[in-house]
Amino acid sequence: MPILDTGCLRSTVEKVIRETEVTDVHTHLYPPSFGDLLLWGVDDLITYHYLVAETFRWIETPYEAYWDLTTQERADLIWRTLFNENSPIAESCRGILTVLQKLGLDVAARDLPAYRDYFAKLAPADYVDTVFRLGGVKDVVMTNDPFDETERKVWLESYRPDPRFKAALRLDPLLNGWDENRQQLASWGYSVEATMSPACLKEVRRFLREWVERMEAVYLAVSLPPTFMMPEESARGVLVRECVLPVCAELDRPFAMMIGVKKLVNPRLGLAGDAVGKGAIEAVEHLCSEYPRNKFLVTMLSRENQHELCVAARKFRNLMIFGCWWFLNNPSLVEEITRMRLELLGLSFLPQHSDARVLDQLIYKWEHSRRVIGEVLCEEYADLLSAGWRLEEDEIRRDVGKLLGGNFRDFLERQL
Ligand code: FIX
Ligand code: ZN
Repeated sequence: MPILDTGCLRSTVEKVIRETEVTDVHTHLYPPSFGDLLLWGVDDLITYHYLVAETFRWIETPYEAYWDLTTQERADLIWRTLFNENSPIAESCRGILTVLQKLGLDVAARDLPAYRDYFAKLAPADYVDTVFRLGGVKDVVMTNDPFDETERKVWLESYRPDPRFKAALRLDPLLNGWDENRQQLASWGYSVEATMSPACLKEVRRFLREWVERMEAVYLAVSLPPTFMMPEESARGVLVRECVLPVCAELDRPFAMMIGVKKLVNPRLGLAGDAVGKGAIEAVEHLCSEYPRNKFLVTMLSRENQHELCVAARKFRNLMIFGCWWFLNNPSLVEEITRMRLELLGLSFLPQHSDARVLDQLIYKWEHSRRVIGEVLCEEYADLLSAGWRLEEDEIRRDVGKLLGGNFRDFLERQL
């Protein structure tokens, strides 16, 4: 039955967007078998680093005094500052209200103790099921760092697969901290040394292969500063060229680059201390052009990089751009960027990832993103109807399925 008018179009798009399960291509979540690495519940939601940064804009508490508090004490301070003394307008705050509302709690009561009582009665394994259901999430990709001692221990001693949690091998310590971390590799039995001899680079490739295999990682990933450039004769440039790209090509895994983060511009804020800078699209263009057999997943943190990243995606079919990352994951910017991408790339991109660090965030990050993506899609479809095009519901379902995960799964399988 063709859709002929915008009223029917809107209700159909809203239904399809709501019913289509998401593959979330980048998160910092873990299944319960990873123990305390899985963050969940109202105090972990409130102490999410986005709210920490926003709270410090109001308080005179010394940074050190804050970090000496317990998680609950930190949450009390943030709740008082951002929810009681100010309206929770910011996206990070409004998101928590969305979670509480979707869980059926009395948001208007503003009763943090009551919310804590609710979560205290939950078991993590059951709650994962609830969150995936309420968030409409099929599966997520984790961020897995073998240099993180706590996580490494799980992988080596107690890992139990959960098909909803796919792994991604995260390489920041290796690529951005070679000098500080190569000794760690040596202590694990990889014969590496300061000078990157062919034998050393061969050992780094062995490290990569072994961890991709152990994790069954679906891609290899790294976050990169605005200054990231390729080609470059730095340790990072050599490791990317001689180790990461060959192993990715050999194992048919994408290399995910998250470009534009300035680490710890205010280190006293901890995870909340990172900032943004405009990256060089030339690095992306060089890699996509010089390594046509490699697949690249790329997201850039600066709003100013978004248009040129779209244009780069038009030039290279081995480039899949994804998400409105971090400081871009706000409705106004998700709308702007998604509209630009639809107009320049049609449906051949991944509009969003959640970057969730706290399990419950899947509920609000996808509720908020679905709303904006649905709005923009609706307007684009309405333009098609105005041009006399005929639209069927199953075509909208096909399109939305690609945007919310199908493009990612196809990209993993694509043979270049
Ligand atoms: O590098 C990353 O994966 C970033 O997403 C994180 O470092 C960042 O703290 C974050 O969670 C942003 O949303
Ligand atoms: Zn992240």
